[in-house]
Amino acid sequence: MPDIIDLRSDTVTRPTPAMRDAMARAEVGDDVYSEDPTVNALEAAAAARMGKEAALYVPSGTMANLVALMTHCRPGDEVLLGDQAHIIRAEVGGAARLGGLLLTTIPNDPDGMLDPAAIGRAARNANLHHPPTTLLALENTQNFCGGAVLTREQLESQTEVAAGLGLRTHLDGARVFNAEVATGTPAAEIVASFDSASFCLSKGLGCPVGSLLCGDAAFIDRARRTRKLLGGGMRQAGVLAAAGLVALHQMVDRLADDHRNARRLAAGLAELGFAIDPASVQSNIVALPVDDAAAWRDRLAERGVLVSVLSARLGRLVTHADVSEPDIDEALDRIAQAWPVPV
Ligand code: TLP
Repeated sequence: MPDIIDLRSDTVTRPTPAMRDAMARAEVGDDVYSEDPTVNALEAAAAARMGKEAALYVPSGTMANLVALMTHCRPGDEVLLGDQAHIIRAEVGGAARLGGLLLTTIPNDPDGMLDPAAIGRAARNANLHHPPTTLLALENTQNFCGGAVLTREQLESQTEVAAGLGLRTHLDGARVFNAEVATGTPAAEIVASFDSASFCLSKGLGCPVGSLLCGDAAFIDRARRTRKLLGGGMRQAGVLAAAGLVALHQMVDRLADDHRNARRLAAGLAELGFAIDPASVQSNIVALPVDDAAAWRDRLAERGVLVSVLSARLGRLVTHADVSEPDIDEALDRIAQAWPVPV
C-alpha cells in the first residue's frame, strides 16, 4: 500500500511540533473558575482577531453553533438558515433536540448566498399561530457549497434584512480564516455585521481540538452558562488552548497554500476529464461531480487516496497543512489510474 494521501477533510491535520511544544509547556488552571491563563489568553486573542468584545473556548464547532443558537434563542423560537448549512446537515439536529428550536431552511444559491428577499419572506410576523422567528444563521466559507466564499458585502446584504426584521444573527465561521485569506478582508470585518461568530481551530488551522464563539461580553457571559449546560465546561483546558494560540500566530497565512493546492487539484481533475471548472474553487474544498461518489471513494481508497462523499453524485476533496503540492500531483496520478472513465 502506498503512503495515504488524506483529502477527506482539513480536520485530519495533526498538531505541528510548535503546537506540541506549547501544549507541553502550557500554564494551566481550572477554566470552569475562569482561572486557566492559557484559555483566557486564547479567548482574548480570538475576540481581538474577530473584532468582538469577548470569546468562549468550546470543544467543537458543533458545540459553538449549538451554544450560539441556544443562547440567542429560547425554546420554541424559529431559526432561519440555508438548506446547505452545516447546522442543519451535519449537527445531528441538536438545535431541535437539545435547544427546542424550529429550523427553517432557505435554499442556498450555488455561490452560498441566501436570496435576501427570501429571508424577508421566511421571517414570520407576530401572529398568534406563529413561533417567534428570532435568528438568522449563515456560514462562511460554505462547506457544502464546495467551500464557497462570501464577501463582507454579500453577508451584509443578508444581515441587513435580518436587522430590519429585528432578528439576531450568527455566523458559523468554522473556516472564516479561509474566507479572510481568499478575500483579503480581515475576519473582523467579515463578521462585523453579526451578533456572534464562531471559528474552528481544528480544521485548516491544524489544532487537535477546539473552537471559539465570539460576541459581546453579555452574550458570552450567557453562552458560558449554556456551555456548562451542555457539558462543555473543561478544566485544565490550557493544554489544548496553547495549540490554538500557536495556530492564530502561525497557521492563518499558510491557508493560501491550501487554496493554491485545491485549484491545482481541480485543474488536474479537469484535465483528466472530470466536470469541474478550476475557477469555481474558491478556498480549500473541491466538490467534484462523479457518477457514483461512494464507488469512486472506495476505488480511490484502494490506491491510498482518501476522499469523502457529499451526496450520491458529488465527492469532496479537501486540502490542508498535511498535504503538499507533490502530494496533490501524486493524488492526481493515482486518481487517473483508479478511474479511467470519469464522468
Ligand atoms: N465539518 C466537518 C464534517 O462535519 C462535515 C468537515 O469535515 O468538514 N461548521 C462547519 C462549516 C463545518 O464544516 C464543521 C465540520 C462544523 C461546523 C463542526 O465542527 P466540529 O466537527 O468541530 O464539530
